[in-house]
This record gives sequence, structure tokens and C-alpha cells, in this order.
Amino acid sequence: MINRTDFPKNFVWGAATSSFQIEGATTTDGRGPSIWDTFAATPGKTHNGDTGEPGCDHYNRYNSDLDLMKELNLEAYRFSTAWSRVLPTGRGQVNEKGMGFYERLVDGLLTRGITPWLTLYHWDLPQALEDLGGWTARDTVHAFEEYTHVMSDRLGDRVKHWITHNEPWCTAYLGYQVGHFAPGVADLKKGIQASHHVLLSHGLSVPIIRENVKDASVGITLNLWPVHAAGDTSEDQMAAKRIDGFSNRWYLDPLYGRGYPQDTLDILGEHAPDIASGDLAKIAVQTDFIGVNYYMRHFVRHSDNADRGHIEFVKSDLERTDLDWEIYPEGLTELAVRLGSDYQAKAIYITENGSCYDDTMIDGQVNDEKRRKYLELHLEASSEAVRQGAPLQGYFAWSLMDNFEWAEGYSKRFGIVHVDFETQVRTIKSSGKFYQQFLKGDVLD
Ligand code: IFM
Repeated sequence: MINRTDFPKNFVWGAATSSFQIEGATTTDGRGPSIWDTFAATPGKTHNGDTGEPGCDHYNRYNSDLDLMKELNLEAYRFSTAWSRVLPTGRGQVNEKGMGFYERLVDGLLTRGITPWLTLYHWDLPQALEDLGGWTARDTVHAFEEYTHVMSDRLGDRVKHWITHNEPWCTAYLGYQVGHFAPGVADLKKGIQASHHVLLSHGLSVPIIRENVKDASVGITLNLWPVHAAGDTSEDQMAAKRIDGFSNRWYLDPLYGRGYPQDTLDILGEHAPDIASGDLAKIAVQTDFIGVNYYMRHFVRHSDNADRGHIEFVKSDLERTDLDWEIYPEGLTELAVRLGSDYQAKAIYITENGSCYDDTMIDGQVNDEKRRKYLELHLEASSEAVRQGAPLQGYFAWSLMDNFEWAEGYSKRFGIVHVDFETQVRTIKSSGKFYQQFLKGDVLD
């Protein structure tokens, strides 16, 4: 059984959430609408028509949620700030009531000895900016710089760990290329352009954070997948390389100074992004760490079907979670080792890792054995990454509590704490109790 003592002493241990998924209070205290408010209010876009209300009503219950974090023995908490709570139309005058919420949240964390890890962007773009083109418009990059300045100027005395973006692939691909997520645009060129603007906004905001925050530690979080070929022909290997290009190298290569991968650019042809002179150097700004959200691997082989880009995603025999995601803990080790050796990442944090299961509450208890096991296996994989020399320095469980799972609404649960969305009662699941004990340092067997 994995134990905390299997990790270095200064390893960072936490759990993560995001603003739109938990806060609720979408119209309270002057918060402006975000693209997810608009998207969720559009019939057919989310399961059951679910919206950001009630979320976990965290905006009103943050104090007891902070107590819960303490009870779980968390030492760090990764959360995101809602841009439109602080700048309701994305730019201009600060909404002091919205900013006040984040000040109280940060102060509450520090009072309890929990280190805040702040993510500036977890997909909830102010709708006012989307009306001007959203991430397809270069000006949104400059709006993000202004937002970064406001947040780092106001919270930088207390928050030292900053993440610019969460999962740019989701922002660009799911949001603008295929439209499964807000704002629901389905256009290849727009998706690719959005990815470039998100990366550029990261590059331009890092120096702003450094300017405003003494001793800042700054990074970006990517969702990465090992991509394995499900067959042994050279065409299958090419299929794996192609998906690795679009999902991993498209983001990693420019961040680490290599520009966009040529094989992916060749496939994109006329859909390649418009890049202004100097953009690539800005994107390659030095960071202190890379955040990795790890859930599963991609298993692919060549297909003759050109409509699907000659790629077929294959289901292996391995077990899957209730979102039909393959359970492949070795992939976490593989990614961390790759980032250390291929990209010379200085430090890596697993900023999300978790599993979706349909929990049942029996006699007030949620015995989520499968999620507990998933967590244990991924802690083992993290320890193995450290053993193999990867610069892995921390782990955040996704998620602190059940929440709004985007297009799946409230139907899919990832929390280590159960939330009854009717009553807002929180119940620590067996997985949460396991993590609590692990963090306490109890020897588990
Ligand atoms: O809930 C999401 C989170 O917002 C981003 N990473 C993946 C999680 C599970 O789908």
C-alpha cells in the first residue's frame, strides 16, 4: 500500500476545483455572465439542461468548505477565479464585491495553513468578450493581460502559486473547433487560432505576474495523454504520432521554445494559425513548473476512413470509469518521465487526477471503492515517476467535491466529497477518507 513517506518531504498535496463548477451564485454581487452561463442556458447543450446553478453554492458556503479542506488534511488548494465576477464585462472597473470573495477565500485558506494555488482561466470567459470574438480575437489576449494584472496586483501579496490557463486544448478544441463546450463554435481554423491566442495570453501574462508577485511560482496546466498505437503497422504508429501532435506537442512544443510541431502544421495546411512576429518567443517564456491534468491514455490505430482523419480510437480490455475513460495509471508515470527528459521540465505538478463514478449513498455513507482504488493506483504511479527521476513535486486530487461536470451537468461525479445538490450537504466519501488518512501520514495497509 502506498504511503506518504514514499514521497519527498516537500511534496505538495492538495485537491482542486474550478469557479464555474462549484461557485453557483451566478448573478450575485454584480457577477457578469460567462460563456458557460450562455451555453448552459441554450437548450440541448448540457445534460438535463443543467446550469451553473446551484453548483455547490460555494460562493455562500466557502467558510464551511474551507473547514472541510482542513478536515481532509489538505495542504494546498487549487481553485480558479471567475473573470466575470471580478471584471463583469471582461475589462475595466473592478467589481469589488466579486474581488472581495476571492480575498476572503484566500485569507481563509491562509488562516487554516492551506496554500492557495490560483488558476486564472478555467474556461469561463466573460460573455462580453465572446461577443467580440472570444479567443479567436487577438484582442482577448490583451483583455487577459488586464485581468492578470488586476488579480496578481490584488492577491499577489498572499497568493504565490499561479496557473495561467487550465487545459488550453479544451478551451480551443472543445470550445471552438468541435463546439462540444462553450462557446459552442465548430470551426477548425477558429479552434486552431483560439489555441494560439490562449498560448500567447499565457506568455504575456507570466511577466505581469512576476512583476506583481514577489517570489511567484508561475506555470500553465495542460491536459496530456500518452498516445499508444493499438496495432504494430507503421500506419498505426503514424496515427499515434498524429494524435500526439494535436493533443500534446501542439501545446508542449511552443511552450518549451520549439514552435508548433511541423508534422501537425503540415496536416493543418491553410488552417494553421496566424502568428505575428515575436509571438513564439513570447509563448516560450520561462515558467517555474508545468501542471499536468492526467486522466487516461489514447489508444489509436489507422483507419481507412478519411472523414475521421484516418484515426480510430480503440477500446482496450482495461477497466474504464463511468465516463468510459480507460484506467491506465502507468500513463501518469510515462508522461512525467517524458516531460522531464524530452522537455527538461523544471518541476511538474499533477494539478488534476480523478475518476467519475455513479455513487450511491447508503445509511449516510458513500463507499466509492472504485474511486479509492483509482486514487491509490495513481498515487503509486506518481511515486514511481519520482523514483524514475521525473521532477514531479505535487499532486492535486480532482475533485474536492462533486460539481457541475460541464456538458454532463450534475450527472457525473468526480468528488472525494459527495454533494447533495438539493440540500448542499457534504459527505466525505471512502476515497476522501483514504486521502485524509494518507495525508495525515497514517501507515496504510
Ligand atoms: O471537470 C473537469 C475539469 O474541469 C477539467 N479537467 C477534467 C475534469 C473532469 O472532466
